[in-house]
Amino acid sequence: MSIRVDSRTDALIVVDVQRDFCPGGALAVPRGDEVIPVINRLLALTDWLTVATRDWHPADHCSFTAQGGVWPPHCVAETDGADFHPALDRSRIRHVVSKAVTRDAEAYSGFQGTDLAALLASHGIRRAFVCGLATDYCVKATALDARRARLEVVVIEDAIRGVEVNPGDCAKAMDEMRAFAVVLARSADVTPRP
Ligand code: VGL
Ligand code: ZN
Repeated sequence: MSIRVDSRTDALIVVDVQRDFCPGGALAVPRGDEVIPVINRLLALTDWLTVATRDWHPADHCSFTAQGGVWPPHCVAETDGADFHPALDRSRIRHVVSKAVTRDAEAYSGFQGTDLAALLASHGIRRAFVCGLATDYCVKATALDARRARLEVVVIEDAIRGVEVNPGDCAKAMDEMRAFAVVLARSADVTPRP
């Protein structure tokens, strides 16, 4: 199955490829860094709208264990851990969307509390290709919100990795996305429009 990218109506959303979500980081996703070369190829595929989301928390964010949340502190705004991974090709990223930026709001989805939907609409985007970290949290939430925003959604299976807090979480996330008519594709099957 080959999917042809039309740069006028397709956008690439790169979810949370930040140091803290990669091996060595504060909330490392197992093998999270393996998505980076795949994503770099997608970024360079054609001249399309490319957006990178980032988790961008205050130091006392409600999702952190000290505040009663479930996560260790991670992606604190302006810290090294919140930086995009250095291997990610930033030069190809046209827009950066920060999320979960206030203490009391959690946001797994790049659409939640951001202007991402308006950004895509203003560019006439009809289909979003979603990749990044983590499959069972922010990738899933972003893909489902993109569907709710009436976009077609393609998730690139070999350009995502999950946290898998409980065994089966990633498989469940894939099932949920499929149930919302998210298309799952491999990066090798995504080609530029001739
Ligand atoms: C994420 C856990 C906490 C993610 C963000 O980007 O998937 N996961 N914050
Ligand atoms: Zn977070």
